[in-house]
Amino acid sequence: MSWLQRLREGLSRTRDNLAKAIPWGKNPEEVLEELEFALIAADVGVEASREVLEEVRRSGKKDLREALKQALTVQLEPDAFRAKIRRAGFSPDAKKSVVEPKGKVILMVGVNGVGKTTTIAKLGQYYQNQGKRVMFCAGDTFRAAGGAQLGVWGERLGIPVIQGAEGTDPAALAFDAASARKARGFDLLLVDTAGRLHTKRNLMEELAKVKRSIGKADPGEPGEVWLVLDAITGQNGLEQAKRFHQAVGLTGVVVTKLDGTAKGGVLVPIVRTLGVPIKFIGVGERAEDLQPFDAGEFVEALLG
Ligand SMILES: Nc1nc2c(ncn2[C@@H]2O[C@H](COP(=O)(O)OP(=O)(O)O)[C@@H](O)[C@H]2O)c(=O)[nH]1
Ligand SMILES: [Mg+2]
Repeated sequence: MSWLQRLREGLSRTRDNLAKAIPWGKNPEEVLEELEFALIAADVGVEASREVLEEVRRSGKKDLREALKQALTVQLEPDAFRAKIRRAGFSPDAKKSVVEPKGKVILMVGVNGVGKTTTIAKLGQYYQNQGKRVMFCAGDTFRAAGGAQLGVWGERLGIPVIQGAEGTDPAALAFDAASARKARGFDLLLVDTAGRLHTKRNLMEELAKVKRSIGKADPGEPGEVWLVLDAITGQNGLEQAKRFHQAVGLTGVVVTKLDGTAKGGVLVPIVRTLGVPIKFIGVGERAEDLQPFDAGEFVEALLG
């Protein structure tokens, strides 16, 4: 199955709901009347839904579906101008662009259960396929199973994993991992983190400390800090996302579990709230189900 087929399949719940809610065959006024509600139901958000509707009206396009695709694509790209150009030239067969990380270390953050550890494994495989030499740091030392889980992935993929005993200070472990990456000349280090701590300790402070200690071992790193969000949590995860952003300065977002929700429109408020780009999206549990995010392609799979 190609990625586009996977994407379509993964987004089928959201797409089916939108298709049911928007009376495409009716006259334009009726379509426009239902459009805003359909978007809100898909978690696009009240404000963005209104903007999209205005944009569709303003465009004066006869083909409302095309106008909607364009307006949604612009909402999904913080760089709206680039999105417009990309959208204009969209071709379903176009080769996907590679997400090239800044720097050599990606720090991955997010609450428990969103898919951080499996996403790190999938990203490891993705970058390995790009010819990079990858290392993992099993920085979720709060959960005994956290380190073991990444250890299994590392073994399967032939990726070295820097691991500590349960309860190891994650900042110290991250320091060791960043030093090891540098010393061994690997191209990329992916650092896993805990999504929850003992109640006495503050997760955000801890993550900020992990980030600083990576910078001490390797100045300028981490070049990237990516938040993993679970699409099923939808807009409820946004307040938390803001707190992560304040604590560690996000440079990107990975949205997982789009296959498990009819609210795939939540990508729009994520981009609006955080103002950082979505780097990858996940539509299933297999490694091939995580792919670089492309706004035009996403909208095409939703409405095409
Ligand atoms: N359906 C689906 N499941 C996913 C996706 N990404 C991750 N998962 C599953 O989510 C569960 C929790 O993942 P895990 O990586 O342990 O989460 P963590 O606590 O954030 O590290 C696992 O069963 C994963 O297989 C996705 O895109 N779709
Ligand atoms: Mg984990």
